[in-house]
Amino acid sequence: MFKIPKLTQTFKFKIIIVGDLGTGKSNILSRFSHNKFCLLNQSNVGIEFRTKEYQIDNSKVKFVI
Ligand SMILES: Nc1nc2c(ncn2[C@@H]2O[C@H](COP(=O)(O)OP(=O)(O)OP(=O)(O)O)[C@@H](O)[C@H]2O)c(=O)[nH]1
Ligand SMILES: [Mg+2]
Repeated sequence: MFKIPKLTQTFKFKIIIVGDLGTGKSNILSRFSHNKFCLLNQSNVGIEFRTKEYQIDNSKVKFVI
């Protein structure tokens, strides 16, 4: 007997963080993606984004933030 492989599903989430200058948006992102916090205040002009993937049972969960 051979096993039929289980279907893998991919869930994709796109999250947008908006807020005033210097309110911690970049740090929320780096804490989530690398578990890092930066004390320096380096302002971003424009858009910054990161992706993170998790494997949960047979499903892939992908975040684009
Ligand atoms: N104490 C403390 N400081 C924080 C926290 N989050 C961010 N900061 C500080 O606030 C400053 C600005 O944080 P950023 O994450 O760069 O803020 P931002 O919203 O990305 O700023 P812009 O890119 O200029 O829009 C930095 O000096 C951080 O270290 C927090 O939860 N606690
Ligand atoms: Mg920023």
